[in-house]
Amino acid sequence: MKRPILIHPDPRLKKVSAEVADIDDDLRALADDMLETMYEAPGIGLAAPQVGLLTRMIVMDCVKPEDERPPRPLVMINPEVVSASEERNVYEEGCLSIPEQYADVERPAEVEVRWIDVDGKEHREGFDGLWATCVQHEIDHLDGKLFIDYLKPLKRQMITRKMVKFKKERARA
Ligand code: GNR
Ligand code: NI
Repeated sequence: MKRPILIHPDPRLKKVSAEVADIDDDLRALADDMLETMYEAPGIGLAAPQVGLLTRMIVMDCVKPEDERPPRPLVMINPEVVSASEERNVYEEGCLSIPEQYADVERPAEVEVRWIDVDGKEHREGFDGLWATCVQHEIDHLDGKLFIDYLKPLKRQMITRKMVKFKKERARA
């Protein structure tokens, strides 16, 4: 089932999400819903707070549909960056909670991430390129942080005002 995505500004997008204590069928159903919502958007990642649940789970798949590779849906529970490279990378980021706004963000080029999957199995894997950017963007959501928080205050304000207007217009339609 597809779920509606919260649009910035929304107080729920600024909260720190709670650790998952036990993995049950509700959580697995949420993971499926989040993947469906992400693919449908379309997006390359989605964090639980974006669908209104303040719980530490993210989904992602940075294999683009036009790539000649099979999709790789990843579900991460309680994800943590355990190490990050000194090397930085600049990527033009967007966010499904901030539609049609894009800006360059600098982040570590490579990160090692630890997480639990839906079967409770622990994983540890290094990511680079778009995957590294995406996983950091998603983990930020779990800490109530958006990519616009890395921008200069004026730019951030400009985007926030546009979003307030967008939400008002959407509510009237
Ligand atoms: O779909 C998305 N694309 C994207 C592009 C560059 C950097 C990060 C992202 S994540 C975003 C989906 C989203 O909002 N996830 O939280
Ligand atoms: Ni996002």
